[in-house]
Amino acid sequence: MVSILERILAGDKLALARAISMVENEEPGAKDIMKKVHTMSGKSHIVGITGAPGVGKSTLVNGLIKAFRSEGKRVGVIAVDPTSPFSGGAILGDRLRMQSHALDPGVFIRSLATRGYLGGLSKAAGQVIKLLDVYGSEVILVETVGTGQSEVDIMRYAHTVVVVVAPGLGDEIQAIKAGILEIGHVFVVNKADRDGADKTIQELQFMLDMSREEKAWKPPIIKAVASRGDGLNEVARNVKEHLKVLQVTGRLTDHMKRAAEFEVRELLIDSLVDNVISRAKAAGEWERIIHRVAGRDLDPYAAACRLSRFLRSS
Ligand SMILES: Nc1nc2c(ncn2[C@@H]2O[C@H](COP(=O)(O)OP(=O)(O)OP(=O)(O)O)[C@@H](O)[C@H]2O)c(=O)[nH]1
Ligand SMILES: [Mg+2]
Repeated sequence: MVSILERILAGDKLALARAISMVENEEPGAKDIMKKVHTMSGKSHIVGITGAPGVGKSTLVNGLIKAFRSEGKRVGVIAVDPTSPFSGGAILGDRLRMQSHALDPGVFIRSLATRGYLGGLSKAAGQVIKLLDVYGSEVILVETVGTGQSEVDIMRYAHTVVVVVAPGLGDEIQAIKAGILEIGHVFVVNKADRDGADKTIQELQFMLDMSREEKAWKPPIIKAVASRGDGLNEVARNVKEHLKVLQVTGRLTDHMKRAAEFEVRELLIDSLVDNVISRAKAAGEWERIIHRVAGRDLDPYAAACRLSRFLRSS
C-alpha cells in the first residue's frame, strides 16, 4: 500500500489535506508522519503576511500567488484567521478569486481556525508548513492578523515577514503595539488609492529609522493597491531579495537553528510537564497541592518547586 507520505511527495492534494487533518486533530499516526516529514523539509521560503484586520492581507496574498505562479513557482497558503476569505467566511468576490487558484495544481490553500488546537495553534501551523514544504510548495504564504501570542509565535517560522498597513486607520500605531514593527522585513502601505498613504509612509519610515539597527537589510516600504494589483510585483521582488540576503549573510542558518530550538523546547516542555503531572497524580499529590494553592495555603512557586521533585524520581 502506498503510504500517505508517498502520496504527498507525489503531489497528491487529497493526501496532503488528509495529513493536515490528522495533524490538526492530533490523530494517532500524525506523529510518525511528521517525524519523517521533518527530515525531508526545509526547502520552502516561508513568508508571513501580517497586519490589522481588513488592511488587505488576503487581497495581497491573492496577488502574490499570481506573481509567484507566473514564475512557475508552486505556492502554499495558510490563513490563520477566522474572518479570512479563505475560510469561506467573508466577501464573495475574494472567495471566487480564491477558487480560481483552488483549481490550480500548483497552489494549495488551507485555513486554520484560531481555536481548538490541543497542542497549540502555532504547533499545528508549524506542522502544516512542513507538510506544504514536502508537498513541494516553493513559497509558503502564512496570513495572520498578528494579534495574540500564538500568532506572534507563528511568525517565528517565517523567514520573511511582510507587514501590511493601510492609511487612515491608525494601523501603523497598532503595528507597533503588536510588536510587529520589529519583526517586519517588508512593509506594505496598502490601499494607497485612499487619502493619507504618503503620510503613513512618512510615519512608518520615521519609526523604522528610530527602531532599526540592522544593516544587512533595510526594510523597504512599498506603496500598493492590492485590489488593483498595483505594487504587488515589487512586494514579490523584495520578498525574494530578502531571502537572498538571508542566504548570503548566513542568517538563514541562524533562523533554522532558532526555529529548531523553539520547536524542541516546546516539545520538551510538553513532555516534562505531562510526566510530572502524571507522576504527581499517581502519588496523590497533584490534587492535594492544587487544593492548597487554591485555598491560599500554599503559593504557586512553592507548589511548582515541590512538584518538580517528581521529575527526579524517574
Ligand atoms: N480601496 C482599496 N480596497 C482594498 C485594497 N486592498 C483590499 N481592499 C479591500 O479591503 C477589504 C479587506 O480586504 P482583505 O484582503 O479581506 O483584508 P484582510 O487584511 O485579509 O482582512 P482580514 O483577513 O479580515 O483581517 C476588501 O473589501 C478588499 O477588497 C486596496 O488596495 N484599496
Ligand atoms: Mg484576510
